Amino acid sequence: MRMPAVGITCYPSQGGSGVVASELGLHLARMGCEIHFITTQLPFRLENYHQNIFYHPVELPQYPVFQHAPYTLSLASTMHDVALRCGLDILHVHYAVPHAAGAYLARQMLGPERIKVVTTLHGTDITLVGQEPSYFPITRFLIQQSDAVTAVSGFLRDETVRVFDCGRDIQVIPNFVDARLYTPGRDDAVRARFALPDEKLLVHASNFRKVKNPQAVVEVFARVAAAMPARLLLIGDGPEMPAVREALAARGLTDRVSFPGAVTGLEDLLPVCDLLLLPSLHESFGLVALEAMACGVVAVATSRGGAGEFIHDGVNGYLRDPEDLDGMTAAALAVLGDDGLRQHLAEEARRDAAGDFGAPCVVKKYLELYDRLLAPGDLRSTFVRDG
Ligand code: GMT
Repeated sequence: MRMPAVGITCYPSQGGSGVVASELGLHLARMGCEIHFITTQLPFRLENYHQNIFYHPVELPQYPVFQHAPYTLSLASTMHDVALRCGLDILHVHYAVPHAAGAYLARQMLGPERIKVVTTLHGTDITLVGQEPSYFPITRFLIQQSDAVTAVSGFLRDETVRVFDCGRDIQVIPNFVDARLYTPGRDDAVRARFALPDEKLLVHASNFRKVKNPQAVVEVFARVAAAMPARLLLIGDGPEMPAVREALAARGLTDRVSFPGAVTGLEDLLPVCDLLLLPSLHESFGLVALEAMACGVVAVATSRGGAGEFIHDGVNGYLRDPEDLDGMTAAALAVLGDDGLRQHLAEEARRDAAGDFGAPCVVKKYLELYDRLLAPGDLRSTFVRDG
């Protein structure tokens, strides 16, 4: 199999879609693909030198006439330029809005059959943003026009079909975790920064938007802390953080909580925790829960969305409705109050995360998809196309 040259575009900050895109690029590069990141900043996992990885910044020149710099046009131009200079076979965009538009324009500029466009749907590009009236028709059009579309869960695929009725095949390729990086193994010195030995350490990591339901984290933590010595680690930052801090202060809990901010190196922090809370209003996948599981940390996660595709309730973690505060608290107390149970669930969680959702298993599916797309004479048979 000739290894393809792939242009990858994503939001380079710390969201899950950027993590998946960066990790995918790193793994594909190790397998011999030439990977070209076409993004506004270097994605955070890629600061070190890696063989087969190249970075092409998307510049956003300001001009007094523009109210906002037209990101999609700069992206399309850069994609077009990189595709020509570096001989790209594929443009693989993560998060449809507006990355699929950039890739569509670049492909049009390059001419027919010159390059293939793969769009990976991640979450709110479908469940929230893409459904805004001003984005809906173009999101639907771009899903139809991509040469291949993947979704990170069956839930997200079904939502896309239900909402956009776009008459095409969407392949589910789940998110994955690098189980060599995310491993169990408590570093007592790291843990000591956040909790005393006899305290339980709960963790929540997100970009603190409303959809992450961080007030439920506060409420469940308050109930757990009333029942046993406990601390909370809140990793990340976002628009809801001020309200979270207020709610913690109102309950007199501020000094039981650490706020390291939007730090990198989650793989060092997760293993020192006892339980992850992810009570999102919905979650197309919930990558951080998978990362926690790989570290042997039990997750109590939302039952709305795709987390149920890798968390099996009571077997390797817990699924609860995001409004079921009693249910989340009871699950947390059960795990934290019984070390044998926690250990058992943690082992199941690690095994399941590192198996079907480990990088080797999932990255291969992307490579097979590229291979199908690039197979001569087989370009149109793989996917159901909408006329
Ligand atoms: O869709 C978003 O809101 C942002 C996106 C991100 O970049 O973090 O999150 C989505 O993609 C992740 C990676 O595939 C998934 O793990 C998250 O579940 C998903 N977020 C939501 O569905 C709310």
